[in-house]
Amino acid sequence: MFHFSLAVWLKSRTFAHLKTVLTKYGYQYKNSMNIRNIAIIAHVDHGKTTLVDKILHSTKVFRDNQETGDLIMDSNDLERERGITIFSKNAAVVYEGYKINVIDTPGHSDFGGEVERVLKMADGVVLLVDAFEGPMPQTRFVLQKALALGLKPIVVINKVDKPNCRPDEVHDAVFELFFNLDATEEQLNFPTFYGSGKNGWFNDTLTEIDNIFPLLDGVIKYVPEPIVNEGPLQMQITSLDYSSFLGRIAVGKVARGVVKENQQIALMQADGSIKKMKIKELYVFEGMGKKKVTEVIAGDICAVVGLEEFNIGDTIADVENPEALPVISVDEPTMSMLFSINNSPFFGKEGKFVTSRHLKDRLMKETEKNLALRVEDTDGADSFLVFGRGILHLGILIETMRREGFELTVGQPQVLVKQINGSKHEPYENLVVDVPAEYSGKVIDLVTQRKGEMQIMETKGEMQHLEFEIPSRGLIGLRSTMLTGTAGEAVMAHRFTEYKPWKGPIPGRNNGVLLSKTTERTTGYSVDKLQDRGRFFVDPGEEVYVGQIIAEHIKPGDLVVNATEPKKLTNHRASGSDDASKAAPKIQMSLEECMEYIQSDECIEVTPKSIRLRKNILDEDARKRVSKSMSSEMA
Ligand SMILES: Nc1nc2c(ncn2[C@@H]2O[C@H](COP(=O)(O)OP(=O)(O)OP(=O)(O)O)[C@@H](O)[C@H]2O)c(=O)[nH]1
Ligand SMILES: [Mg+2]
Repeated sequence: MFHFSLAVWLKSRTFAHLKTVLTKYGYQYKNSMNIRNIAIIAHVDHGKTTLVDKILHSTKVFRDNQETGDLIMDSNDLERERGITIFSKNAAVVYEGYKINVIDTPGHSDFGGEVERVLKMADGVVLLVDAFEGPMPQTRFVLQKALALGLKPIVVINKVDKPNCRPDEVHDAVFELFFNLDATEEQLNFPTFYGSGKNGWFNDTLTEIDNIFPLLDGVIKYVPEPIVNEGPLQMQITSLDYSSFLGRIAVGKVARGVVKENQQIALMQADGSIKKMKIKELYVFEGMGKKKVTEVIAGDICAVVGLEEFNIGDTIADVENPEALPVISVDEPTMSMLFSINNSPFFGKEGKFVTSRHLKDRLMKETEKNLALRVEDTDGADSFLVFGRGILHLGILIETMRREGFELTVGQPQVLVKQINGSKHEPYENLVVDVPAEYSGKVIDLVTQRKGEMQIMETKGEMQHLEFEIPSRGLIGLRSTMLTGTAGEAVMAHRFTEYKPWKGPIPGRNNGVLLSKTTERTTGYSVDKLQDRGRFFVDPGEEVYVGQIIAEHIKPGDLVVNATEPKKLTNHRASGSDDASKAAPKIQMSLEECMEYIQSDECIEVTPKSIRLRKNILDEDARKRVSKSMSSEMA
């Protein structure tokens, strides 16, 4: 009897001891050995999402009947419509016994802060570079962040199927970029793959093959397994997911310890507060979806359900020994816009949510997940100042709200000015323009007018490559003039660099606008008659109101016109359906184009059905009085 219990006791001791020793010397380490965490990073459009889709395909995540023409990872409606990634997304595949967590990131510079955050989940990055365009402003930004975090880079020269591509030159340019970013010796020794995501191949030479396996082998070989520290649980929430069933979901990498279903944890927030709560459910990524699990060990990326009131950047920590991970810094906003309720004569006709209460609640809700967004009250109860990272960042928010049924008015985007050492400073950006040589003079002209200064000019294939430093203010509205000035040939990209001294006045829009004198339906008759005065934004038969901008004047200066006159009829015809108009088709501007188009005395009326441009003050006399008093103030 005695012998028996001693044996059991000894055995259990030994086992417990063994477990402690194992844990201490790499038990968890062994478990996570088969994981690779990579983020796909690049300049906008260089092919990240296409690559992630190919990875999913190659590892047989899809059933045959799930093949669609669209990029499966750009799953949000707006993303599909625009062909861009707005939110970063997690996926996971199994290849050769390894689990590879893949994070697709957005390439547009307005979402750079998001990329920076999700890089915290990765141990390596796949840096895609277009074999024709070479490194662009956002390539530099994302690479810089990845190198600073010490992530292992793998370079992929993509789109080598493009005619005129220059993979070798681009490889040299990438090396130079690494060098300029002070990469370490080891980072400079990056492996390179070549290929075409679109055509489904990547190889470590330029030889075309029929699969992407060399790249996946490269990921396993070059990206280190996750570093797993020993100690109690730590997991930083680096992104957010939503589910209509489960609510808000926290996503991040478990940095230390183990996280379990139903576990009590301490949520540690940026303001220093610690809240105790319970994890309800736990998921890991599998294919494009998630799989429910009971525990996740350090090194893997997971999704946590059941936390209340958490923010991105919070640490999920052990309840007994809570230790926070360093707070995530978020990019400061660089632009602001005034959001107000719709106060046009068409108020409430097309939207569901129209009051200032609706507007305020919606904006506040957005700040919970949209980290780079800030909302401030103004003197008026019906207006809020919304701060963001750029035209696209704010434009996506407005577009999302309009699809949800909101009506609102937004003013001209303003860059954020700062006082630094007592003097006025404004944001500057690096602007890159690639254009056929014959148009380079025109481009330089346009940018110089807007206070840009040329820094680099070089030949790239048949194109001229131009780089400028320009105040962000000068960029607003530049894209459309640039496209018109270069017959649509210019490819431009820009990225915030730093705050520098105010550069003085920058000319606004050249042309004036035509304003409606009446609140009525426009007629084909009037619109036809006004064709030589301006290019119309509205169709014949569309309802307009006093002070609405209905056309761009062909000259500077605004003009109030009557576009609603019926044809002097001798026989009976209903108005609005008078002779089929000979008018040119209306100019249809996207929301972001409208945002770049309007001047400071103008605004945009946004409803689920319409986007209308208008003057802030609709009444002509009132407008004149205000502009008079403004000019006397300036004098
Ligand atoms: N010729 C060519 N086109 C490609 C290749 N890979 C992607 N594209 C095209 O490039 C465009 C952009 O591809 P995406 O995969 O959406 O690019 P992205 O980097 O995810 O773009 P963002 O998420 O908006 O930054 C699409 O029209 C693709 O079809 C390629 O290897 N060759
Ligand atoms: Mg994408």
